[in-house]
Amino acid sequence: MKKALAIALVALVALSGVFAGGAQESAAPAASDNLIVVGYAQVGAESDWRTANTQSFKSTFTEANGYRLIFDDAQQKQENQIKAIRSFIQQDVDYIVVAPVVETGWETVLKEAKDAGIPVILSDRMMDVSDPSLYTCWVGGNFIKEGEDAGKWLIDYLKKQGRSNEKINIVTLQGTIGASAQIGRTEGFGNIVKTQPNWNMLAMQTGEFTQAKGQEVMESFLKSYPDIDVVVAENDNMAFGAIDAIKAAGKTCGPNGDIIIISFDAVAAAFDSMIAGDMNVSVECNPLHGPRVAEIIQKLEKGETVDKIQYVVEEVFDTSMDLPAVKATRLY
Ligand code: GYE
Repeated sequence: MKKALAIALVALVALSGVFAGGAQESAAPAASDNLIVVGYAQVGAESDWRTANTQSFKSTFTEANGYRLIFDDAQQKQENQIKAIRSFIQQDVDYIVVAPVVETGWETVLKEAKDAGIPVILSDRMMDVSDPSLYTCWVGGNFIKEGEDAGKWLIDYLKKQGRSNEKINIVTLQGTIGASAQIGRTEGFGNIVKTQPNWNMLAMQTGEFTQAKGQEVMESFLKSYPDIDVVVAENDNMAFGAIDAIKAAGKTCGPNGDIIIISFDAVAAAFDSMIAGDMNVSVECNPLHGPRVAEIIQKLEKGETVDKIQYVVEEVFDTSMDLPAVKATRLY
């Protein structure tokens, strides 16, 4: 613990529910300790990726590892995240970690954290702020590269199928509009679409990164467009929903089906879907940011500098691989 008297901290933590609408979880503080207090403003629980990310933080920032974690689930609402950050400032935490729902609209609350002298670490998605000194650093996936990798995979796949000169009709299930993962994946895949004159993007619509919304949007795509060749789902859970919609409409998908399914994240259930022959490919996005953020905090504690932007290296997994063997080596 940093500045405040233990007793004041106890009082403030007890009040935290008032500041953040009661959504925060925190272990009851001991009377005095040397724990580093970290407030994590999480997006929500919209996907398997997010669940793995939450688990990664909860299993890393434990008392045994020297931390007290105050965890806030914003239910995919930016206003809830802003409230959570304000409550972290009130509680005088040592570090604030944010996985921002969307990129814009953060300047005021980040300024409040800066004025309070609390470092803000961004994890997963980015913020678009005019003054980069408002946050310490960011760690996450390279979303534009992920989108480009998906497009390059499709070029190769169609070549192997002898379909390079065919007209290819594509629909995209986008993530939460304005989220880095949506912006980057849409842009990256779009960069490759521009190079392929015979690819036709029929429609793009958000499925909010959830399975239910992915299914709903896919149902309407199938009604509007009878000849879809490819679905790009900007995360695995929307792809699972799309696959359900395709099957319910009496169509088939995957390597032996009518519709090619391209997805992102590569969570365990995506491996199962590829093994079952439903999904063609999932571009990895690694959610295990807990230890990465802990390493950053440890460096800052020692007064060391940290890289401002830290990309995680990621791979592409498709049905040409020995997927059961690969799945057995993975942690999420
Ligand atoms: O792809 C999706 C989650 O921001 C990278 O958010 C993350 C995305 C991930 O809901 O499944």
